Amino acid sequence: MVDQQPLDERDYDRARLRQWRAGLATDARLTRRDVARLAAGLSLGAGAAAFAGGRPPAASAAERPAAPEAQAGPILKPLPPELFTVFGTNAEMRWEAMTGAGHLVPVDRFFVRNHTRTPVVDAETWRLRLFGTGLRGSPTAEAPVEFGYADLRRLPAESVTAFLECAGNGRSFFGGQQGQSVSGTAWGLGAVGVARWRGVRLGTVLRRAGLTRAAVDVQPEGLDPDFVSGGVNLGPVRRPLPVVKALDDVLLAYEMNGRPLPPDHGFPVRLVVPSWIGIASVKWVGRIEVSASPLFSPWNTQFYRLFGPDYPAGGELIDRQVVKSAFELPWNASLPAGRTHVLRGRSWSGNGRIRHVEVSTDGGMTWQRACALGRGEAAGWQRWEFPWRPGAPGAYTVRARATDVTGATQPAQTSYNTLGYLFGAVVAHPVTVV
Ligand SMILES: Nc1nc2c(c(=O)[nH]1)N[C@H]1C(S)=C(S)[C@@H](COP(=O)(O)O)O[C@H]1N2
Ligand SMILES: [Mo]
Repeated sequence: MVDQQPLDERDYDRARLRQWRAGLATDARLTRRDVARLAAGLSLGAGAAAFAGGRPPAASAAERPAAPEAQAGPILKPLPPELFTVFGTNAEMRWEAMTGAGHLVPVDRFFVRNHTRTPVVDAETWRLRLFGTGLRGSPTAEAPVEFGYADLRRLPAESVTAFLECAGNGRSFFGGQQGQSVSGTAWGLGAVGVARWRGVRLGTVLRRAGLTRAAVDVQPEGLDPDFVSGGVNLGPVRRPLPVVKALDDVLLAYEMNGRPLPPDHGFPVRLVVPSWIGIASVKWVGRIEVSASPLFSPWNTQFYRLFGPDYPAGGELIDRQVVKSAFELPWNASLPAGRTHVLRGRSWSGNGRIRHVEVSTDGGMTWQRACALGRGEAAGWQRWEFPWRPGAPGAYTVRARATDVTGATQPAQTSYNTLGYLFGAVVAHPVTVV
């Protein structure tokens, strides 16, 4: 079996960058010109263009679901305006929709992030296909090791309560609070949700498929339509994971909150990669490449890296989420003067449990501890409350600042990065007292 070494994510990325430069990446499909065009389109600069991914042969048309005739939009579930704010193919949860809700986010209000559109996949004919040089006998994409839906459901099942959060959650505050312009979906804080996921460990499936000691990277690939960006077809959504993480706590999930996965959240099977940025949790997974050489895709070379003056040329890979907090309040909530309100919210971190949360109602001058509600879960979130009796009517801002088990806390500012990822700074939430 593969040796379990602790994963140092920085070392991993540095090693991959060296390997890429030394020409060790597999089968680059994008031409240098494509990559340069793409980088120019995203204004990522030369560093990014020098480090971009290739991909294995695309899935055959027969493996990809046909577009349904009368699909209304990119997301299939209803998106009522009291629960969601819609941005093109994506929908963000309104935080006030969580007022008084339990630990889990119900599916009817769970955010959706689609690069293209939700495909309708038939579980009866669906197959998970594994191939690559990291499996015994190096099965090819044309003759892979296969599992059906029923095969996966017969394997030992496990459940985990974990948040799923887009790396760009909070992106609009780069502009709104820091006056910086970044590209990407202008999410508030609602591109996050906690669910109870059930499925089979990815490690179990990899071992059954013949994982060898030589395997280094595992790349799941979605069955949704190819993603086209800047006029370049980047192929199916996919992002490599180091084998060490794949064997640690990753699930091939087929249930969400006790029911089969809904179509928008990856039916029939998706990855759930706890504590990591949402893109790692590939939905509608159809194929998994297991490779003895490093894998690259645009999702770990062009996107989901931090580019900017504070970061190395070529950018810095991101995996783990940062510490964040949100109030279960409408943006610009109205609160009557002269009585006590209980402000409620939630905090979470990719590093583990939340240790404590502080709240400020005076513009960040003074801070007081919020009261924890229940015990937070390491990969989920911590609920909390804070009684507040506002004074005179007028405009206020409320702020929450969490600290996690590692001592990491929310800063006053987040380092600028061109693609607007990992906004972890304290958010000034406007409230009007009437
Ligand atoms: N196949 C596929 N997987 C995907 C995506 C996608 O567009 N296609 N989006 C990713 C991103 S960026 C995020 S944040 C999460 C969102 O998961 P959700 O839509 O279930 O909330 O799915 C990830 N997995
Ligand atoms: Mo995302």
